[in-house]
Amino acid sequence: MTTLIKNGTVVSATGRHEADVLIDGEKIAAILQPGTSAADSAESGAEKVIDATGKYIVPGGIDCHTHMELPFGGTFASDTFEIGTRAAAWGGTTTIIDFAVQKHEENVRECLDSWFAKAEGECAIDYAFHMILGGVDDAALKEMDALVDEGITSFKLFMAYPGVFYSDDGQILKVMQKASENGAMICMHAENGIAIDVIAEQAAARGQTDPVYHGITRPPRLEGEATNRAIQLALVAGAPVYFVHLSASEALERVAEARNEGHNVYAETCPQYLYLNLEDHLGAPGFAGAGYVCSPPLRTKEHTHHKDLWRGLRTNDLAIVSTDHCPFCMKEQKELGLEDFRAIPNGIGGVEHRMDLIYQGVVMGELSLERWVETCSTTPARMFGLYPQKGVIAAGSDADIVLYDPNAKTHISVDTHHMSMDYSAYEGFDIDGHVDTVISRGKVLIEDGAYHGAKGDGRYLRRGLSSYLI
Ligand code: DUC
Ligand code: ZN
Ligand code: ZN
Repeated sequence: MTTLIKNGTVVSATGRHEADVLIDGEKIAAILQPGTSAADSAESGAEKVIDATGKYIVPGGIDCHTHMELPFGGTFASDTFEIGTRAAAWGGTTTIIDFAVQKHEENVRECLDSWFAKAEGECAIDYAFHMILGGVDDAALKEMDALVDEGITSFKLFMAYPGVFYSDDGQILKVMQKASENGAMICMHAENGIAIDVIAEQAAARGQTDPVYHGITRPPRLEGEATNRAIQLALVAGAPVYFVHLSASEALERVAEARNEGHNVYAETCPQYLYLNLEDHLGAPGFAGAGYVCSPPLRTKEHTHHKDLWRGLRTNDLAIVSTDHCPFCMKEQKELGLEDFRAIPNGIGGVEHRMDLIYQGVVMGELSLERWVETCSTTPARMFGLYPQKGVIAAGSDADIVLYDPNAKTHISVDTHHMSMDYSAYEGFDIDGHVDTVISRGKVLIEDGAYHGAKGDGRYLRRGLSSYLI
């Protein structure tokens, strides 16, 4: 099947230009200058022609932080791989990197196999895995080398959640030492979970059990402290470190300092930390704030007022926007914590809205169009060993392409989203742009407001090492 996309503006991480894009099968065959004989003959030979007049042609989004079906807090994240990846496609994301989970005393290989089993034949878009190591022991450390060889080239560690996913400093150092040998990237959840648990227990003992206390008991300073500690451990081990879901200015400062000193320190943030806050959302009346319980927590208005995270995205101290997509329904899931915020499953779903929400940053003048593409597609591909197969519109790359219409609107609501959630964290948001057409490895998934894909369209991606390793 050959498809020609014509009359649009191709946007890359480095610029924009009018060009026609020829797709042959699953790959981009050529980028053609409009009006040339090559473009004319491509059009006459193409089996399908898509008119992209007035639209941006961008590489498909890559969400490098999702948790489909994550077992957490006595329940499971509500999106299956089937539903979550279809929702991602609706929102212009054509690749996810999900987190396979190993908990304390579980066997890494068996855990990874169970993740493969959950995803295989289910996904709408291509998918890869990071591995969460929640029980670092000699067997887990040994298994890391084999996983890197098999394309699982990044490992997430938690400085939070004692007794669940938590690693102590010694365990972290050992994993980092292993990564410095085998080239893996270490993804870090940086919050001081030991201190947080003390503060949360004290709050609960005082009867402070509403959802807002989830945020109040996880101060930004404890994200900053953990970020600094992880950087120092990474420097001792000689390993790169990538901070997931960075939310606090104190953490961003530590990342910026380390980067200014020339170290291999990277970070992502997520839309919830750019758009939502502790008072209005986590502190919403009644139990509504439970829908905004995630970790790290939403920060206060005073904290978000300075827009440090948007600045970090411009300066590249924040290299990527992912979602930390971890949806739970209010009913029967978030409700587990009706009596005590500590029992509310942590997570917000947003895989469907990332491209739109960050495009709104372009509209607001916070990011350039090119930086939107870079933070949402190109850098995730480079950071996690998928480039240039993914993350770029170039001859030979996978034909993962989004036509984005800057003149159409998107209204976000639980009534129209495709995620398995009974509320939307972004209810009522109006975006000045719209995901118009989505193509995944040459197949049109979204066109004319309809879904044309099928379960199992998505394939597993073996990843290489990060392009950011020096
Ligand atoms: N944070 C969340 O909010 N959910 C899943 C795991 C995490 O670290
Ligand atoms: Zn995390
Ligand atoms: Zn996460």
